[in-house]
Order: sequence, then structure tokens, then C-alpha cells
Amino acid sequence: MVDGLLDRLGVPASAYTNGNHPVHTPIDGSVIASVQLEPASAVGAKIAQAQQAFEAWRTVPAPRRGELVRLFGEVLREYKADLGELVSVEAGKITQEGLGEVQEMIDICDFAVGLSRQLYGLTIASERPGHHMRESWHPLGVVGVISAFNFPVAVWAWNTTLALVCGNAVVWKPSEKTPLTALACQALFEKALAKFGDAPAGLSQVIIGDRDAGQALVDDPRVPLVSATGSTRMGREVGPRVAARFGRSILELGGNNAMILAPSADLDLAVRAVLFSAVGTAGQRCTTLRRVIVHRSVKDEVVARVKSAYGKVRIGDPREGNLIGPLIDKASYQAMQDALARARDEGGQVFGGERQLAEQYPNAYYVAPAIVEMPGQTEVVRHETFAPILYVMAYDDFDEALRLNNEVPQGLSSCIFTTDLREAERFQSAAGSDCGIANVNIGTSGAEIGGAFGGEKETGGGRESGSDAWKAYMRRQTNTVNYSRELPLAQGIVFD
Ligand code: UN1
Repeated sequence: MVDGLLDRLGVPASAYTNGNHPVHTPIDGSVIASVQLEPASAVGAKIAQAQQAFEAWRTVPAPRRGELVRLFGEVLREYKADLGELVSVEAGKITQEGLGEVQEMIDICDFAVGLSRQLYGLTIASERPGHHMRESWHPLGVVGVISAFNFPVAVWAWNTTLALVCGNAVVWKPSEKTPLTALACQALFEKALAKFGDAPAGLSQVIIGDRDAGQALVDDPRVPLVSATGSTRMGREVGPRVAARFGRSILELGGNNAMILAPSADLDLAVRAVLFSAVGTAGQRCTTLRRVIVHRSVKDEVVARVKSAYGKVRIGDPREGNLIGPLIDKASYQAMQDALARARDEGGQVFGGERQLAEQYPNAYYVAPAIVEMPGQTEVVRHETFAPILYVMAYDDFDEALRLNNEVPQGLSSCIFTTDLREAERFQSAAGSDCGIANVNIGTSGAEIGGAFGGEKETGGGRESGSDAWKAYMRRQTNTVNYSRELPLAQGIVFD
């Protein structure tokens, strides 16, 4: 299923045959390749090489570093269809979303290229005569990237393109569930390196390994920044370990994203947004819509319309024009069924959620998306289940809706559908949504790369991608220069 694809993408057959770790496609559950997991002991050597590459790369002018990323963006444009298809095969995304993910990589390349000429610092007024102050942004070192199966290529690209223009080297530990797309990214990046000519060896490397390998990356003091995307459980381990050695981390963890659906909302738009946000990527985005907080006066209509849309949505092989592909694996299916059982126990009324196509694909896990009407925000609703389950709760007044939006442990994405300007503004105000993303008349998922991406509370607080997220990939230095013939002290201190 993947040999021709991997070959076109430049991955040598030796990298995905005869390994000790089978790679399954969620499309039918079959084994499509086997990769060799590297032991944790192999990680140190890669970091050492990356460290060496960093020491050369940090003095290359940033716009020249941007040229490497520009070339990478060109390579990605050329291989978009193949890489997108590989994402579909390995992560189960429908064709449109596989392509969209590669487009997200291309977009961040463009952003990073521009950024390579805009790593601006401030000039600061000195209180002393004949002095000037400024702030310089310097490369940081080796950046460790840990990514999840659900965005197997874009999240790496957000981190790596910024890290590279900022003058850093990268060591990447992808999910064990998606090693092939990682190998393909590495092969494509090498094409860009070849065109570029003189980049230091080992500038961006991938570790195909398990948890222990990830831990070796997390614990290595030569890695000043670890950017980790995945579950809150993973972040709870990574964050403190990195902090214990005074490293920095960018954590992008679980979400429990809500939509407030107000009585004035354009319901046609809202229902379409619910559909894409809740069932896109089979409910396996960190930005997936998991809760709808709907005004009681429109609740029945909304639920009826969403159910009708859910009933029509085509489920099946993600490469064949369906809208919902498979869940990543059996454990994920089991977690979904467990959550639905709990929801029933907690008073929920479940619609959908059953396994589909089990006869055709006994080893793959396709599901009908579920809508669950809940009597309130019970325990199961406060928990992120990485599957297409949408909890619906009614509200009567706007304060209550806002409270429900915020009363979960996670804080990634949120949105409101309303045509009432006051509600929209309150939702985005200091006393409104407590999430990193708060949209008006747009669903919770599918953010553009130009904004900073990430969220608060158990989402981990990190920001990746656009805006000034690049600053996390650099070290800040305050410079004061005396160009006078005196030595005045700050705070007017006299010390003769
Ligand atoms: C993720 O699920 O980890 O906003 C990232 C979105 C995508 C990124 C999701 N641009 O849905």
C-alpha cells in the first residue's frame, strides 16, 4: 500500500522493511511496513550531532537560514499529493484533510521565510547619558520536538521551520503510530538540504523510537527547549522533567473545545461548523468540537439538524471521498465506547457512536459520530475523549453559557455563534472564554498558521506557529552599551 509512495517520497526501502516495529494503517488494520525502533541509547549521539550543527547554523545569517525553509516549502509543494496520501494511509485522514495538513506545512514555511527577515528586537531608552540599550534575540540550541499521530507532519513543521530560521537544530520524536510520515518528512527535508548546499550535517533529525527514546530527549540537558504535543498525561510527565533541569517546554496538550450557540445565531452556519469541527479527522484533533452549549430555545432544532447531518455523513476509506475515516486504533475505539457508557450512566442520551463496517474491516475501527444530550456538565464531559463524541447541553442565560465554557480543566479552543455583538465581544473579553483560541461564527478547529496556536490550563500554556511564537525558540539578551567617557551607574548610585 505504501511502497510506491515512500519510494517517490525518497524513503529508502531499508528504512521501513525488516524492522522490529510493525506499522499499521487504520484504514484496514493491516501491517504496511515495519520500522526499526532506535534504542534510547542512540538518542545522545543524535543530540550531539544536532548540537554541532547548531554551533555552525547559529552564525548563518537568518535570511539565509530562511532560504533553506523556502526550498523546503518548494519541495513540499512538489510532493504535496504524495505526502498527503501517506498521511491518509498512516493516520487515516480523509484526502482533503491529508492535503490540508501538507498545505499547513507549506503555509508555515512561507511564514517562517518572512520571519527570517523579521527577528526584531527592541531598542530601549537608557537612563544613563551616552548609553544605549537594546534587546537581541539569539538562537537557542537543539530543539526537541515530540508530536502526536493526529497531526503527524504539520506540528513538526510548525516547530521545525521556526526553529530553523531562529538558528536552531531539531531532533524530532514522532508518534510510534506514525513513523512513515516522519521518515517521509525527513527525506523531503533532505531534498531541500541538497538544493541549499552547505547546511551543517544533522541539522534536523528524526528518532524512530518508543517512550524511552522520547524520555532520553526530554531529559538531555543539551536540549534547551522541548516542544511537546499530545495528551495531558504525556505533558504531565514531560513538563516537570524538562523544568527539573531548567529547560523550557512548549506544551500543546488536550482540548475540550466548546461552542456557545446563541438564539440569534445563523443556524445554517452553526450546523455546518458543528459538523466540520466535531467529526473532521474523526474527532481526533486537539481542536475538535466536543461540547455544544446551546440556548434552550433553539436546542431541539439544533440537535435535530445535527442528527440529520450526522445521519448523512459518509463513513469509510478516507481515500474514497468519504467524510469520516477510521479511528487510529482499537484502543481509541474502546475509549470511545467507555466514554459513551459513562455518559449514559451520568444521564446522557446517546445518538450514534456505533462501530461501522466491521465486517468489511474486522481489524479497523470506523464509527458513527455520536451526539450525546447531557443533563449538565458531568464528569465524562469534562474529560477529553479522542473520538467523535459531541456533548450537547442547554443554557438559559449567557453567564451560565460562559461559565460552562470555562468550567473544564482544558483551555485550548472555543467559539460562539451569535449575531449579537455584545455577546460576541463579551465572549472574547477578559471575562469571557478562558481559552487560547476564541472564535466568533467559526468552529473550534481548523486554525490558520498565522496566529499563535495553543491554550491554557491543562492544555499546557504553550504557543506554536504564528504571531510571535518564534520568541520561544530563541534566547533573549539585553545589551547595554556605554559610548561615553564616564561610568555612570544605574539608579544614580555613587560608588567612588
Ligand atoms: C492538533 O490537533 O494537534 O486548528 C493541531 C486545527 C489545526 C491544527 C490542529 N490547524 O485544527
